[in-house]
Amino acid sequence: MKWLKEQAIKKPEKLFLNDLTFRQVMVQVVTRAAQLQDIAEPRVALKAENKLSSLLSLFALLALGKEVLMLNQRLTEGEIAEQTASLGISQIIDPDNLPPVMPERTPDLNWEPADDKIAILMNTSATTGKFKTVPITWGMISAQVAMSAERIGVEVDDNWLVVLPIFHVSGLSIIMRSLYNGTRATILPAFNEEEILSLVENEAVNMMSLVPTQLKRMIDRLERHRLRMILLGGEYIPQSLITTALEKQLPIYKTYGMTETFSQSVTFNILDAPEKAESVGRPLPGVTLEIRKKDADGIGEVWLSSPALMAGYLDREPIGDFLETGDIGYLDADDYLHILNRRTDIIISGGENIYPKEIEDLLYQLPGVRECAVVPQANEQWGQVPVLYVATDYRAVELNLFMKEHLASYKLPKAIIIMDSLPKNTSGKILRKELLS
Ligand code: S0N
Ligand code: MG
Ligand code: MG
Ligand code: MG
Repeated sequence: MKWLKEQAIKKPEKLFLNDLTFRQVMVQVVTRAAQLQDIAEPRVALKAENKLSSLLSLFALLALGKEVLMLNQRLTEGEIAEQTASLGISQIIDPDNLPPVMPERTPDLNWEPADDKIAILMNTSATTGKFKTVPITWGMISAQVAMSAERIGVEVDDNWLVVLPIFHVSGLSIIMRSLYNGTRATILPAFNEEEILSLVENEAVNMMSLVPTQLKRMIDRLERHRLRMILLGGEYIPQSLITTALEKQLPIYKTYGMTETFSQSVTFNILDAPEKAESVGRPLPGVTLEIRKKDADGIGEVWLSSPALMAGYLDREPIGDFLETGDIGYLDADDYLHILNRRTDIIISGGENIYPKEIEDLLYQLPGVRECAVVPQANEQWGQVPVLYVATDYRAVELNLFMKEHLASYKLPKAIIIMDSLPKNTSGKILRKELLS
């Protein structure tokens, strides 16, 4: 958090978050820290919405040295309870409902956290159905910000639009880059194309991070702008979208990154290398990619090492220097990474990961569900959506009601197909491949 203090001293009047200057943010963070100082637990959860009160509260909690779990506001109460319980968290901070200030005491703030100190906790579901927690340290954050700045540069009047959720690294990393670089971020509470297009046309913002689902909704209307970068990633990027972007000369920077590396690890501007448009880019300085278990064509598992890579999942063995991404691909002669098939154990819908196993495990709690499988289906709007195949006597509406009660709505299968039995191999394993359409 020393960065906030430093910027507030160096550039007090410079705008940082929306219309708040660095000095104003600092003052409000100190006030909020005074309101939060009586929390004894070292680890808390924050209702993380894309608005100032969430960010000011986050900074206050970080200044108090807390480990902060960023809660996805799209989750159901049950899903949230499961996450907090497993991390031993008893306090959920509502940024719009902080306790009153205790005027007689000033909080003891930690402005100089060690690199290995955990700042943020983010849950990424594991393919086994149970989630794993990524402990994001200050060292990871500073490493990512520095690598990012080397690839995309920093300009004094940068204003980076935040329309990706701050409970994902895609959104939160923008806040941290702006904090460290002393630049501005504009936060919108919800994804609204009209509002974004008007900010772009009025030249209010010059950078934005998007998932393809969002860009698809706007690209035809993106005409007048002074954008110097659209950072695009988080899900498979259809080639048709890139073709349109090239025709319109949009400065799309493709990015490949993950929570485990606090966002982008591989990035390039398609206008700089249109011939590489089908790749996801080249590693940021300091990042090393290895293709393991290569076949004759050099295609294999993508492993990644980075100064911003986590040491390991929370309460699990350290992972060592390399992360197994789960993706399959190859590196070309110029060190550009090409991803071939994405994993099938995860469905990515509009940039949100959906785990088939989580939905299947839930359905198997119903006595009348004999067999089920959730598989990805290509979808124009969301990239991929989950589809449920199930052998059961329940009706689809009944299953849907049950799932709705337990799962965030973005995870709900977009179609339910009831069958007498699912295709299986001789040893009784469900043949998912036969269900893919
Ligand atoms: C695409 C988004 C914005 C859609 O949300 P929208 O339109 O605001 O929907 P709502 O009004 O909330 O809901 C309306 C209905 O639509 C359903 N719905 C919402 N989202 C989805 C979805 N993703 N899939 C399926 N259905 C969805 C709602 O359930 C609702 O339905 P009903 O009415 O039935 O209740 C939104 O989904 C969104 O914000 N997506 C992006 C999430 C994201 O940030 N993903 C990236 C995560 N990855 C990373 O963080 C690592 C990569 C990375 O760092 C990165 C990624 C991108 C760019 C840059 C970087 C970087 O490296 O810095
Ligand atoms: Mg909406
Ligand atoms: Mg729900
Ligand atoms: Mg929702």
